[in-house]
Amino acid sequence: MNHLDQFENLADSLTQQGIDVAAVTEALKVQKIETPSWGYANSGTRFKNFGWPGAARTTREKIDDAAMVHKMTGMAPLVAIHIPWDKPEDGDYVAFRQYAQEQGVQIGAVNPNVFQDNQYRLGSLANPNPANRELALDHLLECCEIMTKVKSDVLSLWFADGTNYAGQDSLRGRKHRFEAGLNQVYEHLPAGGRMLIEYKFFEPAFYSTDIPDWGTAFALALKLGEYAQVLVDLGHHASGVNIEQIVAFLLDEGQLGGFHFNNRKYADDDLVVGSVNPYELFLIYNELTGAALSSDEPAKTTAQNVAYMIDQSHNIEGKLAPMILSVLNCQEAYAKSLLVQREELAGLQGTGEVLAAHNLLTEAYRVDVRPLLAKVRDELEVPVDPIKAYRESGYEGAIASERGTVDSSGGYQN
Ligand code: PSV
Ligand code: MN
Repeated sequence: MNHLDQFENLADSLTQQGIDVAAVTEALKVQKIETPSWGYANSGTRFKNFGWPGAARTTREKIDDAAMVHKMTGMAPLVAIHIPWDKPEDGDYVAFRQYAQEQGVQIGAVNPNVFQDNQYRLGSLANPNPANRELALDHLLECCEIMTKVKSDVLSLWFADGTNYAGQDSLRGRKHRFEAGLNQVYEHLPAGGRMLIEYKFFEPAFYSTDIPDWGTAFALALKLGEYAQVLVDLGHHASGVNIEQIVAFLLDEGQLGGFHFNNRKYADDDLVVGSVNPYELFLIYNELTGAALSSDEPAKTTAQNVAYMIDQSHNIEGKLAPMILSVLNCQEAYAKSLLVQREELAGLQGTGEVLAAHNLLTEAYRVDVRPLLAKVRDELEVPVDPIKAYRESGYEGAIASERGTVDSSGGYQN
């Protein structure tokens, strides 16, 4: 049976269950996920930076690779950039944006880097030395200007700030410094721009992290104002944390701004999203989809404006293929979340039918949505099997011979 016949069978059975298959297909056709420029360059562990044949050496090569991922999937039209790694050699951000456009992609979130200079040994915005705080602030404000030049509406902030020893610094003092710094950045956001605040429970600091959890990011965002929101990175939680509950809470408060998808087993593992726990990914999408389809405000509008990004740097599995797989895993999880029969579920929840409610939710998870995704890809005019198409495209061999294997992680170095 070809994939279209398989789709017709699936569509018939879903229709009989009362699911609007046309609406599901349309929703899937507009799903978008941003990929990270840094995922196309070399990366490594804390112990070794591995050179991968064909890994992008320049920002333009990263854009080319992101454009290839979009060509294969039809759902990754944006590329997140990291400054200064992606600073154009000639400093011309407008030409850089135009280059991306010519390749069929656009610049997404701007990610400042306030963790790689020597001055940041004791932190950036929370650094005890005012001169070092000033350096971080200058860079963050420069990134606000870059947003305008590349037409980005998201400033994505992750800070490595924290302390390693009790007594090393004043915890409240650091909080005050952070608030003051973030306030200044907020004031410089371009019109229509949003500031997303990412949290991470540990690393590189081990005793305290200045923005360790969603509650801290939430409190900071609330104080700053409506253009500051929380960014959830799936790798940044302790084991056992119920991330979908955090998502639900933040949606309900209108404070969920963005997502960094990846998968973790221990900490910030950067594994292909959905590779360790696809059920968790489904449950997260279930919250997002439930809110987007509801009539509850501000959850509905918030869910419809979430900036979806992948934040993964692959070291042993290649570069583009795992990125394509990550995009597809998000597509699959989203598709399943669209099949949840929400009215029926609400009924079962209301009457306290615990197992029936649980079963109804997992029914959607169990559906083999591959024929549905094949149909969506047909309609998007992208390959039905994107990984296979990528392997057969010759792109991987071409970049390997053209670019060779380099040691650097690619892009502008200070
Ligand atoms: C470091 O943990 C990190 O992975 C954060 O998740 C950031 O989003 C990313 O690097 C880019 O700076
Ligand atoms: Mn992240």
